[in-house]
Amino acid sequence: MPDIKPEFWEKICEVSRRLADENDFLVVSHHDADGVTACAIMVELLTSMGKNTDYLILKQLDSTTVAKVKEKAGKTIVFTDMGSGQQSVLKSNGIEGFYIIDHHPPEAEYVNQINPHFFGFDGGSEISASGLCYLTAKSLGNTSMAHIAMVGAVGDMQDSDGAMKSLNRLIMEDAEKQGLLKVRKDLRLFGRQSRPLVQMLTYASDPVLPWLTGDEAACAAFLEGLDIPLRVDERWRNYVDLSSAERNKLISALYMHLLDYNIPEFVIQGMIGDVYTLLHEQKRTELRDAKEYASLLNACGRQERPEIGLQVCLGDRGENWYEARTILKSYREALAKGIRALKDKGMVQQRENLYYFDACGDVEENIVGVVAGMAYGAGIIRGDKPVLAFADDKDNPQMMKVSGRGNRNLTRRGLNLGVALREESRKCGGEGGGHDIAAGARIRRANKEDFLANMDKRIGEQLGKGK
Ligand SMILES: [Mn+2]
Repeated sequence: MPDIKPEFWEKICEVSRRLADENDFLVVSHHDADGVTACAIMVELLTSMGKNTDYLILKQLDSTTVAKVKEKAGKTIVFTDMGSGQQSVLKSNGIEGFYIIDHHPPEAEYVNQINPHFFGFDGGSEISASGLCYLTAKSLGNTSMAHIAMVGAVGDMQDSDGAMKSLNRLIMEDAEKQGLLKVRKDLRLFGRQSRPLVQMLTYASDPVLPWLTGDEAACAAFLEGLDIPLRVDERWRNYVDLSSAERNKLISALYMHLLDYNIPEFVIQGMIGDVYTLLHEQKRTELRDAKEYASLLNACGRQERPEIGLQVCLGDRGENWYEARTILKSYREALAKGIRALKDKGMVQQRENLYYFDACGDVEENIVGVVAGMAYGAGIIRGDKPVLAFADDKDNPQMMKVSGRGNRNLTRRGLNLGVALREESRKCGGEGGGHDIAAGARIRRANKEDFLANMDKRIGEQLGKGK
């Protein structure tokens, strides 16, 4: 049974008591799904307490963007999903009296900071920023956003082992008890709520389905071979429309199919795991499934419209929900265009231990990593080595953006793109970091060749070659 340590709970209560005494707030958060849900939970909490509350959502908090925060001087600033690693930036810019609710590795202790690292919890897998904001709200008697906290946790891939654990699990149970969320073991392929079956299989990337991913006709034939009707009357059927007998038939057929292609059993088992249904959302929409909800928020963030996603989290099912779907649609179109460019122009090259491509101007830097991940999934890039994708830095022609993507088979063998990109980009005049399976960096354009050679060597070492 998961447990929150009393000293951690005491810290949360202590900080939230001080928060409750303030009146005029600015919540500053990160533009991804976890940051946007964290921001929504705080805005909902503070507004419901009758506080004057404004918000600001940033791509990152650094010496440049801190100026936007300073413009709002006079308000009590609450940083969520950021701040712990930027305390010195904040202080050197004269920002004072702020609060931090963050799960990233902290620079230092700080009286008004809630961070799980000081209490022995891992901010990568045990709790996200949205979860911390939820606990803050709970300590003040507000548990209404527990399901939104789960969307943030899923967005940060905190359930990558197939289920939530530790503090995330406590929050999940709070959401279930209130009837906000239903958790069950099921097929975890993306799009189970909102995409037609054929589309769900065609775009499957975790795991890749050999001879199915990327091939719409093959996917349709596979489903027809199982006697699963693709549509009823004029309407395409989504996974959630299937009867439980049909679901079982599909799952075991996929299982057998992957076994036939010698996919390791742990990869196949990763296809099944907890899925999170938001019970108050409309069936067959992105908002009904936590993973799809998170991807909708990420799409808004990447298209520089995070506030649209925030309003959806706060309950708007009118104008902002319509706008969010429009953004998601154009986002998907941009991805499809990127994939086509990659395929048609034969841009992918390789080294001994990695694949790479330079998107130049064809793919924008904010989606190049996602395009790399999809190309990987669609078999345009094989899964036997990780891939690095380069794109122009929009703001600085001297710099390039690099996105790295791997798969679980490779991380099991030792691949850690976060570590490799952090350390190798530093040697090439840049900075970077992230997860073992997905990470990013910026490097100096002039150092690209050196960087590639170093990454090739480093990944070889991680995968246990050339030691
Ligand atoms: Mn986060």
